[in-house]
Amino acid sequence: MSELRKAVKLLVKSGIIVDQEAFTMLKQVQDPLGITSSFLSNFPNKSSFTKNDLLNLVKKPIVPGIKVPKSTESKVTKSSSIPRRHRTRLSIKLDQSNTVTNEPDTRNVVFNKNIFRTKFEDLQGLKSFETDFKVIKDPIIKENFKGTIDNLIEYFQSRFNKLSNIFRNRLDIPNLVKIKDLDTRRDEGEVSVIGMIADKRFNSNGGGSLTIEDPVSDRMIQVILPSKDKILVDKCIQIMSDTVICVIGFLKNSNLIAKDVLLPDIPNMRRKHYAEIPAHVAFLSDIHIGSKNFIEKPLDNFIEFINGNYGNKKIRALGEQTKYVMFGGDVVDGVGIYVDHHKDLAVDDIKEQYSIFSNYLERIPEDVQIVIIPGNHDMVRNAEPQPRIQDKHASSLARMENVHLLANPSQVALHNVEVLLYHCTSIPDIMNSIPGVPNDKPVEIMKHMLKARHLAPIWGSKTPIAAEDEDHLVIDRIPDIFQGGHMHINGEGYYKGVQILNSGTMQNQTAFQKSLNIIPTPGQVTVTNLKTHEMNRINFLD
Ligand code: D5M
Ligand code: FE
Ligand code: ZN
Repeated sequence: MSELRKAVKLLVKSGIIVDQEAFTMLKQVQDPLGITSSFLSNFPNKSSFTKNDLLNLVKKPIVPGIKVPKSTESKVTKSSSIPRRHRTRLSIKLDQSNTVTNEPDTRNVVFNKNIFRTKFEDLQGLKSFETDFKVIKDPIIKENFKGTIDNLIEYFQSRFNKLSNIFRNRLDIPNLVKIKDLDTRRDEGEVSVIGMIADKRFNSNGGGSLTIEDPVSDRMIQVILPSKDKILVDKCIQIMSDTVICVIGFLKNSNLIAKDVLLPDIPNMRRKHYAEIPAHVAFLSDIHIGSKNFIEKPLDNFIEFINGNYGNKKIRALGEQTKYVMFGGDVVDGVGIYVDHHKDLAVDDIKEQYSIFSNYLERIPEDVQIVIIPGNHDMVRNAEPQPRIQDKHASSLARMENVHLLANPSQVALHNVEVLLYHCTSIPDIMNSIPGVPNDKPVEIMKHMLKARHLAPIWGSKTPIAAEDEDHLVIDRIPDIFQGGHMHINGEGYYKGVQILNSGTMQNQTAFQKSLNIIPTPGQVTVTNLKTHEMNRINFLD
């Protein structure tokens, strides 16, 4: 096993998220294993390994000739007054037979067969119909926000207020009391208290404690999780830091002894939206135009499909009825996203990448409505929510009338069926904070987002969050369909009636993914029937 492989393995086994830039630079240092070992011993509480960590550890940097980019100033200020978060680490299993090369690992790729669920009667001659497309949420992103401590406090207050409202509207919560009013309620028996998890600890005797805070009145309380209540302790181990929860319990010596802990969650009963006609929507993500690993054939096949020219009779009919296409971010590979990125690029000009992408979209019939949100490779700021891709970088896309460039995240309605689009950059952070979640099941992680009613609950890890005065990452409006991307692994599922899908990719495995044993599933596209919510999956690789 190479030194580099050992170094990455060491980090990943310790539950550390390895940043792509840091990975690229690690390839070029003389002693990668020494650097990662000293990182682990010097920073036992860190959950990610970044370019800056590496630069701080390399005394005489790097192999001669490598350019170290100037560090860009972070727009997000982290408050030192916020307590250090306890994080539970997950080890990701690495396949020892892999070595770090550019050869893609395509073990999964060929086995994915088509799954066809739309019924025969729904594919009878609905070739043209009026599309019904509305934008429900497309957060206006403030330019030039400063990211001061005050902003951060307002941001958390907004998160707390929005999620508290969800609890307040529930009927199953007894005797709701604010943390600041607990002092006066000493003998009142059972109380329910809403708070944001500032700290969690679990001890060797099986018990634990949470510190929850109310950022509006700036008060905290300690919640005791009794060791005899294994079910409750296990439930709390699964809850992410900075999630807003409701604790039901009773006061004892200024602590709250928990009987139950509730997440905002999705209600069991709710009205879902269905289209009146069997219009279909296709979900794609992570096209990565411009990357050497971008694979043209499945995207080309998809374009033929939507023109009714691909596959057997049934698939052709499905293509003709697919009038909406959602792109969940990373449509291009971008430029300068990580160190030495240009070495992985076939096209190193961002405008040209968007222009190539728009050439594909030009071949889609004009009545098909296309939504594009950005991801971490697109030419917008990294901090979430990410603003829509700007005309100046992608004029060719902006001029197309059927293309809707929206923010990440956004919510749209297709014949009243609501779709939440989010790139899911937060998935690796969540994966690393919840024990036992596998790294190839993005849908399982998206379920945790729905339970927490937040797209990126964990503050201060790898996912950059813009601490604006409103938290746009709260899932305040429950979607019918929740689309994500980023992991390059197609997945489908449901949580309490919400259809969840992760859209995979059109890019072969990269060296970075190979080092993490992430096996992508390129070329798979989910196509949902808006009348029935049935999901079809077509493999466009052939
Ligand atoms: O992300 C591409 C792939 O890399 C995808 O499979 C997720 C994985 N990835 C990205 N960042 C991380 C971190 N920080 N830890 C673990 N896995 C990660 P892309 O956005 O296309 O570069
Ligand atoms: Fe991607
Ligand atoms: Zn991504």
